Amino acid sequence: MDMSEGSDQKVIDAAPTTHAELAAWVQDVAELTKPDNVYWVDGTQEENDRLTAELVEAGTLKKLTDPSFPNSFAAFSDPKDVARVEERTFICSENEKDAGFTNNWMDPSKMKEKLNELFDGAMRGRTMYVIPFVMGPLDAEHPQYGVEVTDSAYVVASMRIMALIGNKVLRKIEAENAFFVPAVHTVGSPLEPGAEDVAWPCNEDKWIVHFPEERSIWSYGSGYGGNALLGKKCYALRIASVMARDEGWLAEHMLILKLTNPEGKSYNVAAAFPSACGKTNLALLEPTIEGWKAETLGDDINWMRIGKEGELRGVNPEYGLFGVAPGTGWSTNPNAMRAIVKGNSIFTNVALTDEGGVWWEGMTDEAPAHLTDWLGESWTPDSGRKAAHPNSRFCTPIDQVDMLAKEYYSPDGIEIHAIFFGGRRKTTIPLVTQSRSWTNGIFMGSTLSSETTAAASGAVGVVRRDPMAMLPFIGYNAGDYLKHWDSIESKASPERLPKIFLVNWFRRNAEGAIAWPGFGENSRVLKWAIERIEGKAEAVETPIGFVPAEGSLDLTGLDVSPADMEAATAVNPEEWIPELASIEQWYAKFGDALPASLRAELDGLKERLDA
Ligand code: GTP
Ligand code: SPV
Ligand code: MN
Repeated sequence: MDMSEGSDQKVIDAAPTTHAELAAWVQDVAELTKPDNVYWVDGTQEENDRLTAELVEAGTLKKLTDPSFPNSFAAFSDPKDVARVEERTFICSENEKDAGFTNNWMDPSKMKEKLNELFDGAMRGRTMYVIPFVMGPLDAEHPQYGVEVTDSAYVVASMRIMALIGNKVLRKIEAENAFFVPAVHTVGSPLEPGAEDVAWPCNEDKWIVHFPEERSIWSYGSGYGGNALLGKKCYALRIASVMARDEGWLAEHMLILKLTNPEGKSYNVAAAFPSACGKTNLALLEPTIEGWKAETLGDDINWMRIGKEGELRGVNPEYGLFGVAPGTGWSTNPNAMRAIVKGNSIFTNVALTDEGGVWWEGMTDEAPAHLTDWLGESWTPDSGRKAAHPNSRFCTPIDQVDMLAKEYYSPDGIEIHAIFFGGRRKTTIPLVTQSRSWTNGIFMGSTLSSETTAAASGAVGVVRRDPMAMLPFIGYNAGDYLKHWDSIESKASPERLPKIFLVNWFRRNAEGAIAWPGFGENSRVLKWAIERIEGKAEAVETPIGFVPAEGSLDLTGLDVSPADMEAATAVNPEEWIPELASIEQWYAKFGDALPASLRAELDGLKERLDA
């Protein structure tokens, strides 16, 4: 390309890498997007200090001055750029059928034409940062590399918390001449010469695009986490789910938690809950039952491979927490709070205190008398509106979690003994149900339903089916995805196959309040599940699966009324009539892509409910 007009000569300077493909790709992207500079991120503390200082200067970040939040910053987004944009997210497989009905699809060559237009000159007036990163351990057998180029320094600073980035990774990519997932991000807001920048540049038009066969990602127009930190949802779920299908493993939207019982025996559980439905909270659980210990491995993503003995082994590919701030507090999630106040965090769309700290709903029982809300307005407890955005987030290094399990650092992960699927349902779904079999567990996962939350743009509180909490993240045909899950049974050792449970922390009582206290008390449910694995806890068979027998759920010292326990745990056939109809409608959407084994599960459930 002719560099003589427009863009700066610097973009064609030799790239500081011996990886020819990487150098060529970066050059191509620079020629298309026409940044003023290309900067290769080294990942050092000095670099981070410099970039965050520049972000403070630009007004994107505010440095927190309250010593309770050392070396931490607050960012405030454009009010229209606060969540993932599912309706603007595309899976551009060669064949439309391979994207399936759960994804938006466009022909890849048409999409590339569109992207070429959008990205042409999109970085004018800005610096293009090149971020080599790895998802998961750098010493894994097959490290999963990526390189994100972005024109957002906020993205660089956030990626530095969420993944291992910089020279350490680049040198390994070079030494192995490794494949990397190319991921291009722009906020889509070129700066004309002399123009004033805004604190949070973005574009009304947003495109979050994946090419699964190429394993590449293009993201345009948003600076928000899940749309812009491309190692996270775009790579570690959408692209990785395709890799996992092809290679016989699973890339899942799950927390990983290690539990040790009073006898000192450990079990590891993974749990898939939709966005803003309790993964981070369960991952940082403080058990309320005597003698049980919980340790964190991951709070959002779990890559599971089959180990040498046929066991399922989970790895958390992330280095940080990108947690929902509201509801994270000293009483509900003290482990998260302790990690947060160690500092080194970036908060987005929370409220600022007059002392230069941050606050959000639920952090403390009582709100401060005065705050600056996430929109920059003066706020008092009787303002009648939320101070923090409901999807405001803390971004904090995971190694600041005191209860981090040592196996977090193990390159081949940890054995998973139980899998939980769970959603946010006011009715119908009881506190805990054990599946009748692996395939029955896949049925539970495939029909998982939840009320929508603020984590994605659009209506909140609408019940939707969210298979394995992966609806917005399955990078291929959802029917094939369910088949893939079902096929794990034959690939793994039958004795080592995790047991599957369905949970619901959010069922309502007659007064409309959440019946189950949740949070640390969820340890009681985990204990029952582990005792089921051990063959100790009693269960009652119901049409939908096995539920705790009277007295088998440890309620020692728990202050919940019998009416609330009944509301939380009941299996009500009358609630299951509309539920079955809704599952029937959901399954109809799969057409002939629905595995026959799951159709048979639905038929079995109907028969048992009829009987
Ligand atoms: P993402 O990061 O979007 O994937 O969300 P997440 O699944 O990690 O959800 P998170 O743990 O951040 O919780 C989301 C919201 O649910 C917060 O407001 C929590 O306070 C609330 N929550 C989490 N666990 C429980 C629980 O056991 N009971 C109740 N009632 N609320 C909970
Ligand atoms: C989610 O929405 O599931 C999140 C936040 O974990 S984001 O990274 O934005 O996807
Ligand atoms: Mn998540």
